[in-house]
Amino acid sequence: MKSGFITILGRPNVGKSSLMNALIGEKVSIVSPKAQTTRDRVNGILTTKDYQMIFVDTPGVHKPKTRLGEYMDKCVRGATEGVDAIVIVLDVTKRISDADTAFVEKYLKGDAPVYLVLNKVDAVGYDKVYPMLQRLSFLLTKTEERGAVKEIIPTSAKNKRNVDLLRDYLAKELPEGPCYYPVDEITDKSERYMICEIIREKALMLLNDEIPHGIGVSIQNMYYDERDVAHVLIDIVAEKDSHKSIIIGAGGEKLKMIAERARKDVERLLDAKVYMELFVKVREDWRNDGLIMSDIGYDMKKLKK
Ligand SMILES: Nc1nc2c(ncn2[C@@H]2O[C@H](COP(=O)(O)OP(=O)(O)OP(=O)(O)O)[C@@H](O)[C@H]2O)c(=O)[nH]1
Ligand SMILES: [Mg+2]
Repeated sequence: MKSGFITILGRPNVGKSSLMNALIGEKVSIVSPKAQTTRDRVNGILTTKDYQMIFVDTPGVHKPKTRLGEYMDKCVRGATEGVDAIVIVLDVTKRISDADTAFVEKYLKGDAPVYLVLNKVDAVGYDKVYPMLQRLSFLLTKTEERGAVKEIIPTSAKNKRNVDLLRDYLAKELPEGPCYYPVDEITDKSERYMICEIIREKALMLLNDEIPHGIGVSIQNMYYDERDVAHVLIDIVAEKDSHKSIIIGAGGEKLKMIAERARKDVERLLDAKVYMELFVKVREDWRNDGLIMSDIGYDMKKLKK
């Protein structure tokens, strides 16, 4: 048996979580068109008869402006130590900058093999991808200061293009090892964590720009009644009063939509009928308040490490 950890890194919104979900064939990490969707490290586990591959999805790399941002940054920093491979994702719909290549080169100085993925090729023609491949090809050659990227692979997480190919390359990097997780598990996260993330995903989709970034989600209470219906009471934490009314929407419409969309996913996750209630609470500037962040479920010890 082979097994190992593979970290997925890159800027916000390049498709890291989509790629991880495509690699394991399950929806583990939430995905949205807004930057900074992923806030924590999320393991996605793929077990076959030959190997157990554990992908580590990370928040997008950005300059932190809040404590939550610092927390996310910490999640990224700690995620590359001792792993068996690193996948760095770039987005072909964006310009590739010197900062992007410098970011890749930084990881080429470490021990783990680095795979470079150019994602979203379905959204542009190959006439755009080729110049990028050329521009990045210098990374395939080792220098005195750093190693070389093992492969540069154009992918589409959306239509699965080259996802099998990438997975095959990564499987070759796995050392002999045990199953770190039970064979039927697809993530290290709890059901409760997944439920909160599902709510956040729907909120990200249904709310306009600035608001979703200021939202935190936590479970107030969860229990099964005698008919095995799961009752889930959820707090959505907003950072301003004005945000609260937007999240609730006229006549509660917005909140109802979030709840309705989330309920379907939560029912699938729990394999049970679900009764869900959402409450919106305001906690001024919670993204800078360690105590409230800890209440919402962020492991604040990470910031001390
Ligand atoms: N066209 C196209 N869109 C994609 C592809 N992969 C991801 N996307 C879209 O890009 C957006 C961001 O995807 P995510 O997977 O959330 O990106 P991420 O890198 O995890 O983002 P953060 O967690 O915010 O850092 C979503 O709207 C996805 O649907 C792809 O291969 N092609
Ligand atoms: Mg993500």
